[in-house]
Amino acid sequence: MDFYHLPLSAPCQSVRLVAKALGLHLNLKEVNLLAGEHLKPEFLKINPQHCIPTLVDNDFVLWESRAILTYLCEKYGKNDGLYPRDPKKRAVVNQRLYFDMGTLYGRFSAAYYPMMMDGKELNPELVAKLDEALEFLEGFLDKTPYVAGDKLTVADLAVLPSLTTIEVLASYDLSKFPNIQRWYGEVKQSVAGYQEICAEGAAEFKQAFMPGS
Ligand SMILES: N[C@@H](CCC(=O)N[C@@H](CS)C(=O)NCC(=O)O)C(=O)O
Repeated sequence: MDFYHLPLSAPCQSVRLVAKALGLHLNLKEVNLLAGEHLKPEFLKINPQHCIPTLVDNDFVLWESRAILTYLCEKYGKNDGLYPRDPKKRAVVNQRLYFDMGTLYGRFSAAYYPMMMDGKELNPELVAKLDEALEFLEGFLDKTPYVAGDKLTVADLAVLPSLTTIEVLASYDLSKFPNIQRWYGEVKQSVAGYQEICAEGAAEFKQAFMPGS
């Protein structure tokens, strides 16, 4: 499978974590967004929406990281461990994936991208919204050991790169969130590829957009 990505991108990292967990090989193809490679005709032919991550599995092309995560589990998972089939368990996993996209990472990018990309001042109201998103995550992890239940699922592997990016880029102090700290400490150790995929990717993101900070 060809996988169009950038190492510093959290949504791209989540797909690589899930592929690793499933024992799948991804043929990594870097798309340099800063050089506009995603807008070149050859990439637009693959993905007219010109975003990464993009997966090409023979004649099947898919983008949107969380859609890719669940596709890989359904198509290639040897069991339903990472993406449970039980409708209620699966619904909670899906809910957390949408939370990750629309609320957690969404609020991080709303608060921090203007500063990182355009040198604007941080808006305290937007930072407070991100704080609220982390409080929601803290609440989920108060009820269950993992993001969407008693076991590790794709929801953990989506939230993990988001949280790493938030912690590293925003120099976020997580000490006021004990449940997040407990979960984060555990998955950083136990998830295969965390260091090379997420930790190094987030460091590269910071180096590219906030050098010297
Ligand atoms: N919701 C999407 C977000 C993807 C996204 O924002 N990709 C960025 C890089 S991290 C991108 O490709 N930007 C270039 C563009 O959209 O033109 C996902 O999770 O896959």
